[in-house]
Amino acid sequence: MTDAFSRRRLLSAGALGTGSLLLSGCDKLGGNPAFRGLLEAGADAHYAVQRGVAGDALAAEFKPGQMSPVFRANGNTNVKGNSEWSGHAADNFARWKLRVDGLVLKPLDLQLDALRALPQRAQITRHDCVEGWSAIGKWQGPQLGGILKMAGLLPSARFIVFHCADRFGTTPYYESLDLIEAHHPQTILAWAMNDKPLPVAHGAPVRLRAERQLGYKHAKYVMRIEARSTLAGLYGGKGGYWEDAKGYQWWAGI
Ligand SMILES: Nc1nc2c(c(=O)[nH]1)N[C@H]1C(S)=C(S)[C@@H](COP(=O)(O)O)O[C@H]1N2
Ligand SMILES: [Mo]
Repeated sequence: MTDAFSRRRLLSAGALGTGSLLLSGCDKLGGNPAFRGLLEAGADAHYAVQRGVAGDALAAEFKPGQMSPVFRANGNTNVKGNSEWSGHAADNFARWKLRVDGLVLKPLDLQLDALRALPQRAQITRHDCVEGWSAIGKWQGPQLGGILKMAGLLPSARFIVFHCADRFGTTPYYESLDLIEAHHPQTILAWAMNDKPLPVAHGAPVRLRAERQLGYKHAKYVMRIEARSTLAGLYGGKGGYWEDAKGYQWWAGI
């Protein structure tokens, strides 16, 4: 899987004509202490190479006419056994709040109305699941970077973790991004899908869209966002539910 995705990433980078930009991009990043810190934090050659190649490119965006007539729902398509989430769902999420905490100056509790009042980004993108299906859909919400700015990341923050309401058995779903991916312009907290409030099957009330990443990184049912210095000590320590459970790559760049 790793090799196939690495090749795909390199091929698509070349196909986009960004090949010549790659070296200069890498050089610039390599000279940046924050980037070197990320590599050390990742301590992983696959991540180091992929992160360098990813640079700041945008994922492809599509036209409304290209949207898939049916967008499959995958993984958990509802939340069971979480009375907090179910209470909010029964109330149409009117009193639900997204918690932003961890290594931040100012922890936040943001209601849906507050997320809708922030500057919005809408994007029509292709979702690629490792199980072998893709779908094109439209997502809207505030950029994660703006929310992190409101909270004020502390200097020791290196990773952004998304804690979800759902579980597989007794294990909660969670995911994480590095700070570059968290601040990427197409990384948003989507409360709308295809111009409607996000349906339960797709992660209501809010899900992550990190458009340069494979499907499993796009955490649904996000309840809490936590800034951390390390992924060690959190559940299985690999930064995500599938990373812990099945050894999926933490770096899931497409
Ligand atoms: N909380 C949560 N997020 C999740 C999952 C999940 O089971 N629970 N499945 C992941 C996987 S593997 C995919 S492909 C996408 C599916 O998103 P969709 O249901 O909107 O198609 O959500 C991802 N995020
Ligand atoms: Mo997936």
